[in-house]
Parts: sequence; C-alpha cells; structure tokens
Amino acid sequence: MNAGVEFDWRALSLQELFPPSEELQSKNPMGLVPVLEPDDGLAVIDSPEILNYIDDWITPLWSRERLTGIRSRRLSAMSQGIMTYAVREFQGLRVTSPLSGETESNIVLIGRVLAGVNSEIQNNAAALCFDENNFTQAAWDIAATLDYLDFRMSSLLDWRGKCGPLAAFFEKFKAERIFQDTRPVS
Ligand SMILES: N[C@@H](CCC(=O)N[C@@H](CS)C(=O)NCC(=O)O)C(=O)O
Repeated sequence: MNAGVEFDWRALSLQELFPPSEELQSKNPMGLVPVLEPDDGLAVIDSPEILNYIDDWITPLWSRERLTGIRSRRLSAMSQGIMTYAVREFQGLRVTSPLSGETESNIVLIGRVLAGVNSEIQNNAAALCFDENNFTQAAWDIAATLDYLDFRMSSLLDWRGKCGPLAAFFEKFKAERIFQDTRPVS
C-alpha cells in the first residue's frame, strides 16, 4: 500500500461476490468489497471508512492543516461521486427526477464534478496532491477515477479538452508503475 502499511491481500472471485458469499456477508452485511480486517477483530467496511481508519489508527493520510484537510477530503469525495455516476452509466442506470420525470445524464453530472476537481487542481495542486514529493491520498483517488473514465468511458467523454490542469496532473501519474497497462497472462 502506498502509505507503507503492511497487509495481506485477498482477492475474491466473481462467484464470491455475485451473490456475496456467507463469509463476505458476515464481514460486511452489504456484501461489498473492499473490507479491511485488522488483526484484532471487527472488519472495517466501505472505502472512505477504511481510509479514515488508516488515518486514525495507522498512519496519517489527510493533511492536519484544517483547510487543506477539508479540501483533500472534498477531492476524495468528488472522486467517489464521479465513480458512482460512471458505474451507473456503465450499468445503464439513470436517475429520474421525481418532480419532472426528466432523466439526468450521467455524463453531464460527471462533467460538472470534473470541473470542480479541475479548478481545485488548478488553484491548489501543490498543497493537495503532493506531500514532500509523494502523491497524497487525494491525488491517488483522483487518478484512479480518471483512469476508470479512460478505461470505461473514453468514447463518451473527452474530459481532457475541458480540464487542462487536470490532464497535466494525470500525465505525471501515468508514469507510476501501478498505472502502466498490463496484459492478461495466457
Ligand atoms: N461504497 C462502497 C462501494 C463498494 C462497491 O461497490 N464494491 C463493488 C466492487 S468495486 C462490489 O463489491 N460489488 C459487488 C456487488 O455489487 O454485489 C465502497 O466505497 O467501498
């Protein structure tokens, strides 16, 4: 893990996820991954809570400077929001207004959040994305989200055209080993 935390990784098969196995349900009643199991017991569930657990009990992930801390967590939350809309789009789901019956476009929603992320990066990249030359948790969250957009939605969304500073930030990230393209082993 980037924060230098030692852990054993256990990947679940699709059979264990759809539907969730009894074992997964016993750890997370929502039947979702990721789940973090500390050595001494109760499983920590939901990725933002896992980050908070690491920050509280293992190693700081978020800036202790109040405004930078809030901004960083906002970026992380916006990254998760974009992922929610992107997964909806991939699954063919759209939210319908209970008032007008109109359907919201996931692409428009993603564009709006990306504009917010882009302006934060434009104004505060140094404080929000780099901590003594290391990428911060917020930077990892944004980069993972942008990579997912490239992977699933590149034909629907040309985010680089409207978000120059964000595109420049992401280029730096693409050099990281974890973002290199892989090939399935035959
Ligand atoms: N809010 C949850 C979402 C987790 C989530 O959707 N996990 C997916 C895999 S990335 C999953 O477990 N899907 C199984 C299912 O939907 O049954 C989090 O951030 O941890």
